[in-house]
Order: sequence, then C-alpha cells, then structure tokens
Amino acid sequence: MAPIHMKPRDGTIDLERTAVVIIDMQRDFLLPGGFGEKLGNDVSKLTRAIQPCQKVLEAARARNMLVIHTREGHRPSMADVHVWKKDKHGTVPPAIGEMGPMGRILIRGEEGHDIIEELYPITGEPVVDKPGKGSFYATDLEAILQAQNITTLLVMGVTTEVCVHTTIREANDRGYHCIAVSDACASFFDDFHKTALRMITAQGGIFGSVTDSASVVAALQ
Ligand code: C5J
Repeated sequence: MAPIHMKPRDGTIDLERTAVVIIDMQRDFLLPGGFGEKLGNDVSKLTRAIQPCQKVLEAARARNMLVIHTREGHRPSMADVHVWKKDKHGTVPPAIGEMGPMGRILIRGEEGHDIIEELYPITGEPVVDKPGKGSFYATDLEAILQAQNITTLLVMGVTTEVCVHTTIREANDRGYHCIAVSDACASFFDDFHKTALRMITAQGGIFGSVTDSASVVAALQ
C-alpha cells in the first residue's frame, strides 16, 4: 500500500491493484490538422499534459503496473458513427472520416488516430479502441480490469471534461476508485478543466479523487 496525497482526502493505493489509464492522447487531439483543431480548438492547450503524463508513465512502468491506453475512433466504413456524432457540429463541417494531413480523421488505422510518440504504448500495454467518449462503452476495458484484479484507476489524458470525465463516471459506477491526475489531464477550455476536476471531488468525492503527477510519482517511489 502506498500513501498518496489526494483531494478530498489523502489515502493509500494498492499498487498491485491499481492501473494507469491514459485517455486519448492521440495525434488527432494533440497535433495540428486533427479532430481537435478541426473543431476550432487551440490544440496547444492540450500539450501541457504530455510531460506530467510521461512522468507518471515512467514511474508506473518502473513499478510494472498495468498501463492502459485508449483511443477514440471509428471503423473505416464509419458504420459505428451514430447520426448525432456525425452531424452535431453544426457551424463547422463534421470532421470524422474527412481526409486531413494525418489521414482520415478519427478513423482507426490512420496516423492521426494513433497515440503521440511521447506516450507511445510499449509491448504488453493494452490499447482500448473506443467509439464513444467513455472508455467502457463498446470496449473490453472492464474485462481487462477484472482479469487483472484492478480496483483503482489513475486516470489522465484528454479532454478533462469529455473523455476523461465520462470514463471516470462510468468507472465510478462500476465500483472503481478513480483518481484523476490533474496536471496530466487537459482541456481546450481552462474553465471546463478546473470545473471538471472540482466536480470529481465535490460532496466528499462523488466521482472519485484528484491528485497531481508529483504526488503520483512520490507514491510510486
Ligand atoms: C472529445 C475526448 N473531446 N477524447 N474527445 O471529443 O475528450
């Protein structure tokens, strides 16, 4: 058991039963020309999460902890893109499936769909491809966590209020203690990032806990 600083209260985590889950650190979100930018966002806002993610990843790998990467994306046929996801963007053209500088946007197998170099998975780290915002919907994430006897998730990635939050909510309902790593998450919107983190710890930790990368690294020493 390792003590760790967290909000709303400090506690301990069982490193044998804790997994690091890195949400959607894909070129399509973090690099120019991808989905994030196509929706009118400043992608440089997300890059601040890369270094904290790297620090946690390095510490987790040194401890032989389970590290899981997720990627949001769709089949090349786009048969799994529902109508709302295709058409909702209104004032900007729907971007999914369009050709961009990194291939078809948010399509599995394309360069942009893959994870950025800095956080690239190594052999043995599961990569969960998900069509939705949550990492449990239409994936085998829960089967992996159960098979590995995991009870606690250190969650980081992008974006804080969308895929990170949805995943934490899904996981919390399934009984996992989710600990969001604040500086290793990022949003295109500073206020959403802050508020999303506050929401997790509200009311005694309604969706889980929040820590930061330095606290995780200290706990994993
Ligand atoms: C979004 C995500 N924001 N990974 N996806 O559409 O958060």
